[in-house]
Amino acid sequence: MGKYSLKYLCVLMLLLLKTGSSAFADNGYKLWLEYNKVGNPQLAVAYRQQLSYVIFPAASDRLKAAKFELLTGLDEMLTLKPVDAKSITNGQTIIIGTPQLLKSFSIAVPDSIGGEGYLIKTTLIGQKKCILIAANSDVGVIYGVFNFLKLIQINQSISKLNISDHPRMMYRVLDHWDNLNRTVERGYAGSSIWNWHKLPGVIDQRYIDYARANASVGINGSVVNNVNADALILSPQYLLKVQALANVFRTYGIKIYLSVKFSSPVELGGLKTADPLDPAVKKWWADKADEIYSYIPDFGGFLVKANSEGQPGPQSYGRTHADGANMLADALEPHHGIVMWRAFVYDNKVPDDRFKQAYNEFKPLDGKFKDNVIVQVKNGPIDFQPREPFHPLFGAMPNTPLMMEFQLTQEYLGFSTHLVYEAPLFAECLQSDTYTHGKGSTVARVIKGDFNKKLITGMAGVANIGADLNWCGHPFAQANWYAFGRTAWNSDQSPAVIADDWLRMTFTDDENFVSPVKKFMLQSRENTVNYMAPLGLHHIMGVSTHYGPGPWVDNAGRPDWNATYYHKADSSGIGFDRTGTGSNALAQYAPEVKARWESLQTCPDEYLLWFHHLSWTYKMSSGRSLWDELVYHYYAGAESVKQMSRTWEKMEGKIDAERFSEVKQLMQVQLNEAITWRDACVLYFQTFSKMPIETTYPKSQHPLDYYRNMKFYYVPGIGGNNYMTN
Ligand code: BDP
Repeated sequence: MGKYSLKYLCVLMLLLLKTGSSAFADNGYKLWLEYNKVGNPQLAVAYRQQLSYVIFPAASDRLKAAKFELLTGLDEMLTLKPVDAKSITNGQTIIIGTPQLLKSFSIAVPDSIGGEGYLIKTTLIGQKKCILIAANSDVGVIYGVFNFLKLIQINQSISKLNISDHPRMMYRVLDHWDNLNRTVERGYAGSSIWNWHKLPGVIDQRYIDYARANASVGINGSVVNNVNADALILSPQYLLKVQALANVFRTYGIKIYLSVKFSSPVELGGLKTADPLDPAVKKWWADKADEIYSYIPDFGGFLVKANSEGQPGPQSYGRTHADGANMLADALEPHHGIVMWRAFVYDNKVPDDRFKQAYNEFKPLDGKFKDNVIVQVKNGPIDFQPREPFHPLFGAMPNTPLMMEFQLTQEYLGFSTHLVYEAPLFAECLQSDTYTHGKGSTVARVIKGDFNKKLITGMAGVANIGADLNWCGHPFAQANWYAFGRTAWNSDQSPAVIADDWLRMTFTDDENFVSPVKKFMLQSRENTVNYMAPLGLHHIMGVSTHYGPGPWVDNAGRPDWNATYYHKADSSGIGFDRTGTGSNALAQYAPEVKARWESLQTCPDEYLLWFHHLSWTYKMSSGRSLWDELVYHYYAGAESVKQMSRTWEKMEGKIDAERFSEVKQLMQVQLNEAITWRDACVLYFQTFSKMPIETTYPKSQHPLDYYRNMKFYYVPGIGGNNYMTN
């Protein structure tokens, strides 16, 4: 070490002594796997005592990884290195593995927890008390170990354990919209983490840490490339790179999947057509599947965006979505792969409400897909808006597996500068009642296959991960990745519990931090709805970039990309009439749902303008006019960001200085942007309502034209050299 660096170190140490532990820098790279030291001394002693010895035969790569994680976690949290043992010391041993590996201890693991479930129990083996983590498979052991570590991370007692858990859904998958040139479509956390240029030669530590993080929350699949796919991904050169990633993921129980371009047989294979019924096309895909499996024996399958937003698909050849999906499913079936076929389709040439188009196309295909096809449906009918009613397809295809698609990356929720905890959004959709099989037919139960046990099941999250040091751009955006995994594992877990765990694992167990911060996390999505799109407004953001407000957008490439198409504001009122007097999209729901949203007496305020066009003076349940209510929500939304940042300021010193300061600055940006949203929208809609804004509210600092003319260059998430502005 040179003399300058020594001097630097001394200064740094002095600084740390002076300012306490909160001066330690933490860039957030470790996510929720921080493994902070257990602060409570009695608890730490109790933990150490019970974990003095470990019996953990680690035969496979997966078990070796699990053992490494366990030992690393215990060392970091408790400065503990348990002694490897062969027999149990009463009350002091932790024993881990599958029944086959732990033969001499005759351990029983029920079949009911399946291949991925696990047990964590305090138990007696041969009269000796020990902690047992057991599963039917090595992957189950990995999940058991991460969940055991979590107990210590959140400082729970481990003296009387009786946990048995298993995933409620089969396919729990992250969809990366990552391009091969490392741009990320709708990505706000830097470039793609996949360094295709250096693959397969260089395995970045990030790939391993990515897999660890996923496994810790039960994510078992990763689609590594954009749904707007590049055919090149299926070339041998790229398959070798994909294979290298698959090898890393496998250790953590994660299968790799690829987005494929439907026209690949033409673009890559030189065929004249990609018609799914053409024998040469079928053969091309079957051969391609064989080739992929020769590289990656446990390859997961394909994700397909077809005949949507300019992508090729079976309809280009007069065939249906089922024809296209089934042809690919045939190719994958011998290898046990699946096809995730997206239902995100709409066409501006179809003269019908965009809301209705996916249902119109897919409902007639119910029951026509092969068993290894799952139709991937976005949570709402338009496109990941701050709030959407649940997609009508969830109540309309009882004989087809439906995979939920949530968007973790905040395309419509303020990119990575706004703190928006999405678990309440997930829960709102999943707990919605479709009534398709009577009362209680929630979206969650539909996608879990409760009403049709034969179906495969799954949930996808469009990843919010990039090469930023903290992975997700905003320290709190990590919570959405975490919450997605937890929700896909078991959608009955409450957003509050998930937030609580995440905060303790990521930051600190200090109640004075966890409690107020959890409170604003749970409120954060509603705040953003309020300052962006309250009362059921939707799709009123800037065109193309989807950044900032753009309620005035009326000249986008196609009508269904215009904000005016959705809010329909005019002098008579605002909102999209989707009742019988309008587009009648409500007819796509079960009669109970339709009746509730159709009647102004029962339609909740949250969905009002999704379904009704109402006059500005319409009297709301609050007693306010619709105009006053709208203004009230916009102001309440911006105000709530101010309150949130005040609460955050009080957190100084409770966590590391680096993340504290980063969040503080981000909240200021969020506040400025919330005010922009508020003022731009209120001033714009006022041009139609012609009604006053109460004088008690702060006045907009700028006239409407200022907002309309704002330009944003090189907005992230749209790729390439495209510097589109709003
Ligand atoms: C929209 C995005 C677009 C995606 C599309 C999709 O704006 O970039 O390609 O969804 O899901 O939300 O395919």
